[in-house]
Amino acid sequence: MLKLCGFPLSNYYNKVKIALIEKEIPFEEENCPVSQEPAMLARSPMGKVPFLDLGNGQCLSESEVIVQYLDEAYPAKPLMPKDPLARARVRELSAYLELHLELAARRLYGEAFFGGKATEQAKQEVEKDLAKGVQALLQLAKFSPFIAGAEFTLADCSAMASILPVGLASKAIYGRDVFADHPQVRTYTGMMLARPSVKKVYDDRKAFIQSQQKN
Ligand SMILES: N[C@@H](CCC(=O)N[C@@H](CS)C(=O)NCC(=O)O)C(=O)O
Repeated sequence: MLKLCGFPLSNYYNKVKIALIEKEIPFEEENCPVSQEPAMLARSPMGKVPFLDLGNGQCLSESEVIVQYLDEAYPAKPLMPKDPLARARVRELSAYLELHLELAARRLYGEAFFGGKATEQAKQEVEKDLAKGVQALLQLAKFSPFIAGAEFTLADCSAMASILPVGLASKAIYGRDVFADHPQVRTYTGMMLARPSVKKVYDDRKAFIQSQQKN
């Protein structure tokens, strides 16, 4: 059986988990911390999570690669449109969400979530990058009701991995959620959090945090 490796605090782990649940693909979870140990690097060459253990001695890393593989290898419940341009639009949204929002905001996570300290220069640079990223997202996103249009797609899995942490990190560092002035984003995330797949993933995340606090 497929094994999703990582931990439920990881937004990219949760992205793949939402896709697996939406596609009704049976899978197990392996709690696997990030590490640079040779055994980990043999399974995930950058030592990052998530990765997918295919159960045949092979692993696949990088969340976007994993979800695209799942959609091709398990076509019964597709999460990509058929039309080539519509497919490209889904990938375009995922790229913008991850490169121009999540990756930009990641420089703030140390201070926002883990008691670290970001430099003033980093904060100023990220603020500019996020302003551009938010503008770009709003230009591309449909929110009708899903991010790429009428159907739930892989871009919605990416969106849930990006919008929430970016919003939380910007609120923590700048005192203002970068999506605060855009109620369509809040309506969208509210709808998504009520969706059974997403709710399950966030309930598991909460349970994981509580279990860590007990230890
Ligand atoms: N581009 C990667 C990003 C994965 C990623 O950065 N995962 C974080 C946890 S959320 C991680 O493994 N961090 C440890 C590290 O960067 O060494 C993907 O989409 O899978």
